[in-house]
Amino acid sequence: MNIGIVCYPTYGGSGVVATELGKALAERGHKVHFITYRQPFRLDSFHKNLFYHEVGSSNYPLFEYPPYETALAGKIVDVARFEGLDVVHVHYAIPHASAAFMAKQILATKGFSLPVVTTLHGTDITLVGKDETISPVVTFSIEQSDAVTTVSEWLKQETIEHFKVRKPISVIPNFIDFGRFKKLDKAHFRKAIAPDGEKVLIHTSNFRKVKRIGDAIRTFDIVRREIPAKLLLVGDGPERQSAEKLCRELGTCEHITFLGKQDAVEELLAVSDLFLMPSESESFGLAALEAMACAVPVISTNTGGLPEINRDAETGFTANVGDVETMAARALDLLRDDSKLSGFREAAYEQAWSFRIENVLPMYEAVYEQVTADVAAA
Ligand code: GMT
Repeated sequence: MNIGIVCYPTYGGSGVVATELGKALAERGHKVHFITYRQPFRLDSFHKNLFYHEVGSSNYPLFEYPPYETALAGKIVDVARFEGLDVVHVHYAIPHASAAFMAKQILATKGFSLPVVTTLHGTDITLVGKDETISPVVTFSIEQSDAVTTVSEWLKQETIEHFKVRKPISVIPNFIDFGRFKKLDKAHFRKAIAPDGEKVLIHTSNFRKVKRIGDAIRTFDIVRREIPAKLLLVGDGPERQSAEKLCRELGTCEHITFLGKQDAVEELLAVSDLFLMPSESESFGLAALEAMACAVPVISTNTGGLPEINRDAETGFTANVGDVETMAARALDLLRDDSKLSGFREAAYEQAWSFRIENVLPMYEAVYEQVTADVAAA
């Protein structure tokens, strides 16, 4: 098939999922056209079936806010017509689903049909999409999509309840490419990070408020007062400054390394003992699943779709949002008992294995086939 993928190209769950999906589809022989404003950061190597179409923006002085949605709709029309797209798959509803709807309408006036598949990822529903001014557009574009998927059962329920969507929604979970995420032997690297055999905790995110980086630091601070430990903070974003300030206030900076944005996150996970995800809200928690694929158990909150990934007392532990004492106590339970930790490592890996890309990709292919058949029959 000839598939258009619209996504955010930046560090962030939905862009990562969209890019990895596109790469895997290309491997299976589909032609995949990424349509976005910058080359997706994980689209880093050549493949004969992968194409990138940049959405330009107009700097006309009248525009305080350059009309990205219009430019995107126009680009989708262009790529659909001249590359012969069979389907366009948009990741993150805002503004991708409404731009795709507009493109579809424009194409229809020219005698072309373009089925639209929308995948909802999280904050497009739980946070940004709930904004009163945006919400009618989100509801409309979900209803108008030819197929809608969510990354967790929880997000599906949230979408139905909040947006009163009547359209059927399929749950297609996020996935892991085990060609990339695997147990790596990085003993020398671990020695550099934890020279005296300290336990290594890790958190990776885009450092937005919803991630509660402060709770990761507070949890770690309780842990390292009990046992020698180090914390790796991977990523960057608006909360970085306040996170650094908190380290100073707690006097724990020498035990924490801010690594900034890193591409080879699997190498950092390979030297880690526990992953911290104290998020306020998380529709899926892809970063936690990536850790589990590297056999790193997860201490997370029990919010949103996280319990669908992180099984309490099995692949890690879950606690209420903000309950850093419980998160630290559970972390210490594991870090003090090597044999327990190794059982949890195994369970985390097994759980991640059930989300391997080979299981999930056919679900998307089935959706593409269904919508193209439906549109052709209409
Ligand atoms: O919050 C982020 O990390 C970014 C956001 C996005 O859409 O770019 O992530 C959401 O989508 C990810 C991929 O499906 C999920 O793993 C994250 O749980 C989800 N984030 C939230 O729900 C806060």
